[in-house]
Amino acid sequence: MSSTSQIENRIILPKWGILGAGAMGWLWTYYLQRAKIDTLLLQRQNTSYRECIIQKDNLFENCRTSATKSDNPSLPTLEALIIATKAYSVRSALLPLQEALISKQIPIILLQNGLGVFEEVRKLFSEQPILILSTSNGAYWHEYEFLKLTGTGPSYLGTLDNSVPRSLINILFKRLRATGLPVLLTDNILKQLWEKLLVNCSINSLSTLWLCRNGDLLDNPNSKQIWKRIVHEGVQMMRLELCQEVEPLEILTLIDQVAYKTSANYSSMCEDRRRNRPNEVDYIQGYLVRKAHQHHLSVPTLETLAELLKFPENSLLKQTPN
Ligand code: KPL
Repeated sequence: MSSTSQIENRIILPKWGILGAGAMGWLWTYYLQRAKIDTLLLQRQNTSYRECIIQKDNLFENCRTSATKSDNPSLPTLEALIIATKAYSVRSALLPLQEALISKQIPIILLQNGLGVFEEVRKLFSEQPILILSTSNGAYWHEYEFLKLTGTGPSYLGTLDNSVPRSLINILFKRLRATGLPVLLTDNILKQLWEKLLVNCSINSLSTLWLCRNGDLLDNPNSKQIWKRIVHEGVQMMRLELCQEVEPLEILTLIDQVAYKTSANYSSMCEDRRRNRPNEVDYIQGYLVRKAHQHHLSVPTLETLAELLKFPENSLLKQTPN
């Protein structure tokens, strides 16, 4: 039996849920655990725990977390739930959890690339606190064996509406900072999302069509030309959506920097192609085209990319490069 002093001294750890056991889900599981935050992974398998080998620099570590099936509606109380699935799976992954999340008012943190997911989730949860974590931390699976953590760019935490009290934002921010990752709080998350959207549109489109690593795009004069056109078309929309001036050169520099920092990676969209999985075109290139049409802007480059990246079903790759 525990003595009173033991009970008093016991630190009650907050538990965070992570929905989705892909590279991003494991990345945040690993970093939260390092901050002594208990994690529960919600995943497709029906197992009570999961393990993964993480490679960071030249060190390998085993990461173990408690786990449950992602459609298990009886969730324990969680301080927050990070949604780490692909953009196109968010809605279907959240539906079975809708009641539990609403009754416990568990804050939701969205990690997805692209834009449009927030609006979909808001339709499912009219009053839930929903936050966005726009992150440029890289991670990729090395031959399915282990997860290699790569670039650690900043991650921005913010909200797109007034659903989250400042006191709650501060608590969640404190926990995320405890991971040691460069997490920053921002009042203008939309700007970060738009910047990332153009970065993803530029790097992911070409790396997917050419089946190359992000770094290979840096040495290619054609990619620079196409990135200029993407940025030229994207910036017109960004200015209208953000109601502020945006310098194309700043976005082009950012694209270069991200491609450089993630040189060794295949972009997430390229990985989807290599593994014959659906991709996030509707939330990246497709989103940009829909927005442009709303604003009556002409975006021929973005339209062509959106069409090219909607791979027909008979275009499955037989052999994928390593
Ligand atoms: O987010 C990315 C992705 O692969 O989806 C990066 C690494 C930034 C490339 O666009």
